[in-house]
Amino acid sequence: MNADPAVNPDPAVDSVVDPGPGHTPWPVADAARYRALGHWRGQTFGTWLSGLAAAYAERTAVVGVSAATGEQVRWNYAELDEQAHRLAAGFADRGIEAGERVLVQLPNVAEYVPVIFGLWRAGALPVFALPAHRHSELVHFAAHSEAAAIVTVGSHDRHDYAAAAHAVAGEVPSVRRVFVVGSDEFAELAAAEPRELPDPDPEGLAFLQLSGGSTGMSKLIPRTHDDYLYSVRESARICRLRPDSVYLVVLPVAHNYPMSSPGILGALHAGAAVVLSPRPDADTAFALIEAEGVTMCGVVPPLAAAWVQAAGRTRRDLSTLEVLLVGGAKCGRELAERIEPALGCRLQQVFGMAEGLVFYTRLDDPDELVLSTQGRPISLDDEIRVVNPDDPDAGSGDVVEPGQAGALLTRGPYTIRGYYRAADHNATAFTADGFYRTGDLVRLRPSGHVEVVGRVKEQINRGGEKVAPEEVENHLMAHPDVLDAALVGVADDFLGERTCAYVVPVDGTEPGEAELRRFVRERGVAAFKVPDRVVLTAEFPTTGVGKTSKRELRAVLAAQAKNG
Ligand code: OOB
Repeated sequence: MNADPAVNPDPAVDSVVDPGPGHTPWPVADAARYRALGHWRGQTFGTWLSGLAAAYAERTAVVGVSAATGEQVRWNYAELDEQAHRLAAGFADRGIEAGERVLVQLPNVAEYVPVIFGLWRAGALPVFALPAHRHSELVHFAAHSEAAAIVTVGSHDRHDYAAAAHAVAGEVPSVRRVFVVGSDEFAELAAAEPRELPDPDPEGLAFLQLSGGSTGMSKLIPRTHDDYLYSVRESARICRLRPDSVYLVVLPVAHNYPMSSPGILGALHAGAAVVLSPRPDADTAFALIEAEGVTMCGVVPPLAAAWVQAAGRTRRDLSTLEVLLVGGAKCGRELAERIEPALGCRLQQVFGMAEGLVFYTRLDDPDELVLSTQGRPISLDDEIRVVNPDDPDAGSGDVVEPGQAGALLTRGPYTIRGYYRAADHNATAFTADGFYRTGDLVRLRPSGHVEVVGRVKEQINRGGEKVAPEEVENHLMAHPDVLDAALVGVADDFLGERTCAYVVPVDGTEPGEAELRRFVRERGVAAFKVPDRVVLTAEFPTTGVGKTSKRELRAVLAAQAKNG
């Protein structure tokens, strides 16, 4: 079992042995250039919010359901700013120190926005978990970041988040506190007397995002105030947000896409209103679009398809909607063509990654480019290389002929130079000259627009939710009846891809599909990682010469699945 050296049964262990630095700074010359160009402005999220509060005090900033009352609340910029000041003082009073990491697992509740600004003002680094994450993932994030605290809610959508956080705290020694938004104790924290706290270093780390993961568990992505705010300002400009725009969040708030593409922060940058939808379904979202006069929203392709269908039979007035962003996974041409007629708004494709780089189609791009490409980069200083896809070590010089498909590499003012405490992984995830290997297979048009045509990385994109095969295989192989397992993506009309686990059972056993899916779920993983299908097979195919690597095996099985 597990003879493949590429498969580490406990990926978290790597990072304990040689964690590497938390932050891989940009080389001095690049940093100086980004400052000189005005991309990095020496501003933190805290001072940025103060500026917004001064400019837009009475305008609506956040509309959403409160975790405390279950009622809808509406806060203007001055109120948001004051809450963030109080929360910062409250966190500091409870021992959260500048530079400490705080795991945040919040659903789409109004308090999310003041809480993250409160943490930022206290100098703490939020680590952004998704509501779908479960015990094994939360333990990994908390342990790897040595989180000092967890911020979460009580029971929500039939899941006890507070109990889950306490279970993590019981296992990860660094976690000293669990803060439950909506509890009386939290209300006290949030009522602290505001005071000025030292402003953190704008070029220092602001927070840790999660990578989709390809080899084992998700890596943590360290972002700085300066680099992220640059991408936020440019996203707001490119998406033409105005003070009277209303941006609807339907995806999980903490994901990089609804956070900053242009997302919550892009909307706030423009003095616009952010409306948080508790759920992404068309009934809920359309009601909010009508009630709040929503002008812009960002969705993943399966959701766009569901909304297109629902639009045909809704009685809701969607006429305020100007732009629907679609990204996170490839938006096929057919779907792209149906969006504008069905929803009466402009389609804007977005191709981004939590590591940094974001592409948008521009609102005045010709229709053909909007329908058939995933846009062009935010910045002229985003360096883009399309390199030989057959060589995993291809460097930034190994570029393919113009118009040929290749692996996308990038370097720039808001793309990280290294994952958090992941020295080993960084050695292969980045080129020697600092380009990030996105793992995406793209074709570049002369206009600079990019078409995503596939991927070279070991990752399954399940309708925008990313699954690392190795992580799921490791869970499967922990089952006593499983000798070996390989997870592959199979084409799916709705999600783009679904997961299928091929499992070789231990001789004489026959674990059932339901049993194996339950087993994986009970190991404490997000529901989207539980294999959609499990297929038992007596043995795995070999390529003739010796043992097949997991990578080759997945490719063979994926091809088999495709051919029926
Ligand atoms: C977004 O971020 P992540 O970090 O969850 O995933 C990044 C990966 C990309 O490397 C690519 O493989 C895939 O998701 N992806 C797309 C895509 N947008 C993302 N693949 C094809 N077409 C697209 N339009 O998913 C994300 C972050 C910011 C904005 C938007 C999406």
